[in-house]
Parts: sequence; C-alpha cells; structure tokens
Amino acid sequence: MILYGNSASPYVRKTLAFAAEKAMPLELVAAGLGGGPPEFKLASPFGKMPAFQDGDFMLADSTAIITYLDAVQPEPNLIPLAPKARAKTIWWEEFADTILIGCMGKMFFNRVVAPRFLGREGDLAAADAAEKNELPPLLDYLEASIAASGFLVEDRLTLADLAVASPFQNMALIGVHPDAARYPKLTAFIAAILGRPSFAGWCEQERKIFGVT
Ligand SMILES: N[C@@H](CCC(=O)N[C@@H](CS)C(=O)NCC(=O)O)C(=O)O
Repeated sequence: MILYGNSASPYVRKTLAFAAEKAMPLELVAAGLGGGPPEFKLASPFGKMPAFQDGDFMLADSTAIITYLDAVQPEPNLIPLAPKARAKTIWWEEFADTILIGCMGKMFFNRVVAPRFLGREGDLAAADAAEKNELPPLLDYLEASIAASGFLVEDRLTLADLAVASPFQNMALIGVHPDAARYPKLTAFIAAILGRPSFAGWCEQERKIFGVT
C-alpha cells in the first residue's frame, strides 16, 4: 500500500500514524505542492495530500483513507464501536481536520510553506492574528476535554488522539508551543501522543528538515 504526500502535512502524518499503530505497512511516496508521480494525480483529483493506492484502488483524503485502512484491518481498534464513543471520535477528527488545522494552517502556511516552498511572501499578519485570537479558545477547549487518563475518548488511544496531536507537530516546527503552566494536560497529551513510535520517527525527521533542535 502506498501513501502519497509528505509527513509535514498534518493529514499525511495522522494517516501514517494510524497505519503504524495498526502495524500496517504503508510506503510513503513524495507528492504534493505540484509534485509527485502520475499515480498521485490519478488518486487525488484535486492534488491534495494524502492520496493512497492499494493495487488498482486509488483514494484521496485522510479520513477516507483511514476508513479504508480500518475496514481492512479492524484490530487494534482505534475507532470505537460503542455509538457515543464512535461519534465522539469522529467529532475529534473533524475538529482537528477543520477547526484546529484551519487555525494552525494560517500560521504554518504563511510563516513556512509560502516563503520556503512556494517562493512567495506569506501573510504574516494573518498568521499572527490566528495565533493570538483563534488559537487560545481551541487550547482552552482541549485542556478542558482531555481526560485524567490522558486520552480524549474511552481512556485509551483512539483516532481522536492521533488526529488532534498531529497539527501540534506543525506548531512545534514553527516554535509555537502551548504554555505548559496554563495547559498542563494538553502539554502532557502532545508529548505522549507525538512521542509514540507511530509518530516519533516522522517528527524527528521533520525537525531535521526544518532545522528545529
Ligand atoms: N480533507 C483533506 C485535506 C488535505 C489537504 O488539504 N492537504 C493539503 C496539505 S496539508 C494540501 O495538499 N494542500 C495543497 C493544495 O490544496 O493544493 C484530508 O483530510 O486529506
């Protein structure tokens, strides 16, 4: 099975971590931002990463890909089966993919992606406004939601944790860290989830590429 993209995308990283937690072999082939082999363009009609290939089956979108991986290999379970926990897990993935990444993306895109990879200036005022105004309520919400167990749903690792933790690696790459004094549960959550073997190797590789110590 092939995943097309770059682990620096929070959607790609989440998908890689999901597969790794299930010990499913996934080969990462570089693609995105206009690059990538013809198969990437076939699998992702609008050029967004990640895209996916399993034989002649092609698919785009991290949530769609994760749905496929989960159906192919249900164990270990990462999307709970109990109705309320299952629905909450999907809520957290949606929160991460749209609200949290929507905010983080303004910082990451304008401070790093635009100047470094697209050769144009980013909108630094938009990045600063997102960090100052949009981010704090999201961090407050997460701090109030993480259970004493350190997980978001069912007091165990689920897709919810993988989806929410992933964009915090992008924030770390641009030096944005939640204040540990104000957000102790969130700080511990981020360290624990991104420190798992399913994430740690990718995070380490990205730190080297982005020159973060
Ligand atoms: N809903 C999609 C979002 C994918 C997405 O927006 N990927 C970004 C990178 S983080 C991308 O490929 N952007 C390039 C573009 O929009 O052309 C998913 O979950 O996979």
